Amino acid sequence: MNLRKKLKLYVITDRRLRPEVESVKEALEGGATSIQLRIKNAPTREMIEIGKEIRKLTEEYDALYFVDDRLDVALATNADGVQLGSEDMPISIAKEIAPNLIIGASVYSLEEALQAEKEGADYLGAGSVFPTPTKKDVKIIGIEGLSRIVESVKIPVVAIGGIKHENVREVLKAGVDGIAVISAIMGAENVREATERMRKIIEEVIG
Ligand code: TZP
Ligand code: MG
Repeated sequence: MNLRKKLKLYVITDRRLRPEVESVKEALEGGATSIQLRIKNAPTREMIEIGKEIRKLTEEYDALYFVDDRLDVALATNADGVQLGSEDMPISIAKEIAPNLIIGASVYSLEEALQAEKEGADYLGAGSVFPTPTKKDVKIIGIEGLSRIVESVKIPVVAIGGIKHENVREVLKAGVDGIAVISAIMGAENVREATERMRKIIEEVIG
């Protein structure tokens, strides 16, 4: 499995915009290469039920399946990986508990990026590239901050935050391996079509 290639178009769920399972299916039909289950403040049991459905779908479409924040839910639903932030389980402990999981780290600065790489992260989710209503009060690193991270680490980098069809080309030109998107896809009128269009642009710019 080529992790860099699988991170190309990383689509994240958001129940404020659309129900998870249905929208994930549409995103996979449109060409998403990775899916992340991101649910804040829902019962663990519900997350596991949804995660199991997403596991089945991602397998069908040969896409990777990640869980945001929650190593327990990732393990319970046989996910490919987990995305950990600075307030979640430390990367080193996650690796001890789950040596076979792909560990992604959410980073908001060059310092955090270098630290996460040192701790053994397998890839970085770096942002927020642009301001975004999806995550308020988040640090904005811009294309410049993103480029500095890409140049400074060896592990794959996925850009996140405010990425739309209109600005994705300039983000990709920073040298990232992929882009992570919530609203430009989950908030679109047609999820499958929005995913297809994004995938096409990615293929044009980074292949
Ligand atoms: N982490 C940094 S920005 C962000 C997250 C989860 C939100 C991305 O959402 P959108 O709608 O693609 O800007
Ligand atoms: Mg998180």
